[in-house]
Amino acid sequence: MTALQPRALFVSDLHLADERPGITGRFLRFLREGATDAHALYILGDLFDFWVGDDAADVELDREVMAALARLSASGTQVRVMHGNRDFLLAGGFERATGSTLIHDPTLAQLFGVPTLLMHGDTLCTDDRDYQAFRRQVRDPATQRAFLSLPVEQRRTRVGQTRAHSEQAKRDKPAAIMDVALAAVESVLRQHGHPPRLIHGHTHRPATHHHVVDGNASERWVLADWNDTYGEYLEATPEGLRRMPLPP
Ligand code: LP5
Ligand code: MN
Repeated sequence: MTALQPRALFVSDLHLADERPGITGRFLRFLREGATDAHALYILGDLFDFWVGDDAADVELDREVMAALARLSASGTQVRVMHGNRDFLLAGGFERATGSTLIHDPTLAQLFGVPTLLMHGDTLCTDDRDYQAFRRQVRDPATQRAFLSLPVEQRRTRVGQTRAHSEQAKRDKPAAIMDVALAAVESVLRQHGHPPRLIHGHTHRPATHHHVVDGNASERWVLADWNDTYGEYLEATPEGLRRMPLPP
């Protein structure tokens, strides 16, 4: 067993899907090689391109990824998973199969003594009012129960239709409203006592931003999404944060 180091790793927005096997391959290699000595791995949403229920996780991709996460957690790395806007139906079956723990969005973590706020990022996009209305609807427990009671094939069809609507809606939206709203960032930092760091994904606009709210400085690290040519993780050690690119 590899000796664990004081390293917490963060990824988000891998959007694992059968159509993009290269990304899955890179992630499996990362779990096997890059992450084994980390004390914690945080997946901050949209690990999967979509998730229609734990009971539907019988396809090869899901099984392979779950088995790799299970191996990593069995070797001592704490695996923490946050819902994204694509995979918010990950639930107890996924936790049990992977040895992971689902964490709330937002979560205030202590990383080597530094309060660090973790989010997926979609709740910060408050100017995208159509999306926020859609989100309220699909995060409603009764709506989710009704969806999960449908046969798996019908669920996949519904998701396909919703994706098509969403892609059309995104084409019609100004790019600016699909980024975080500054007021939402400031408000969440204020609510959590001005943590010096906020880490999130979702917007697919990797960058490190500096905010000063009520005289308190916070860094906001936006994680990159993974594509066929690029993937990255963020590494936190007692020395600080570093963005680590992964080869294709
Ligand atoms: O995901 P991304 O980055 O492409 O776009 C998001 C927002 N879109 C979404 C929708 C998801 O992609 C759809 C897939 C969800 C899978 C969930 C599975 C389980 C469903 C369970 C139901 C209980 O999140 C997009 C944002 C963008 O991020 C940037 O932040 O703009 O928001 C939208 O596009 C939403 C639209 O504005 C409004 C909603 C259109 C959908 C209408 C539904 C029609 C359904 C027809 C089915 C019969
Ligand atoms: Mn997302």
